[in-house]
Amino acid sequence: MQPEPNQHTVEMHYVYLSLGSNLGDRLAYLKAGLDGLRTHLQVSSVEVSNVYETAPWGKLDQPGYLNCCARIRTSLSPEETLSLCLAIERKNGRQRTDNWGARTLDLDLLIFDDLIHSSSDLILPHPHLGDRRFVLKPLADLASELIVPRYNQTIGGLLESCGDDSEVVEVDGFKDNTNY
Ligand code: PH2
Ligand code: MG
Ligand code: MG
Repeated sequence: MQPEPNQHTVEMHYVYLSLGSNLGDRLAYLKAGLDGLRTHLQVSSVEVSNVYETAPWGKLDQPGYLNCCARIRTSLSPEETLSLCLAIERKNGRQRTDNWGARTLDLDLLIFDDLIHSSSDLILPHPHLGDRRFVLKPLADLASELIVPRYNQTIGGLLESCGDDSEVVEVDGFKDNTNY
């Protein structure tokens, strides 16, 4: 007998994340972050932007960052995805000190499908997404035509009108490279 169609269909979500590191072996931390996503049983694909060398944003007296973005396909809920990010950060030696201070690994949820959501520990889309070139530039590698909920603009459009002119420089050797 054929199973009923859709009987066991799991709802899958597309989620955009920002990864950043400015302590220790920064590239190794980004890779560890991506591996943490890839190896989760409820994450079925991970696509990655180029990697960028970026000047610190917000709190200037800290080392420069490496940043990239990822698009994952997952059956996790927003809260579960947030928990996964925090667990991956903890596993990679993240110490929570001040808000915008130096860190081995930071994983932030940027966009979760077309969801607009606000709770005490999670705001979607990310409230600072439009202010930060270090987020928009790698995000545009993945989806420059995507219309961002609440902003009602494409990522490419947000990048063009972004007032942040801090330095964001592509690191060579990562284009189309799935091995990191
Ligand atoms: N993260 C911050 C604060 N400032 N600056 C850059 N360039 N990259 C970051 O990832 C970053 C930052 C808070 O999460
Ligand atoms: Mg952050
Ligand atoms: Mg964070």
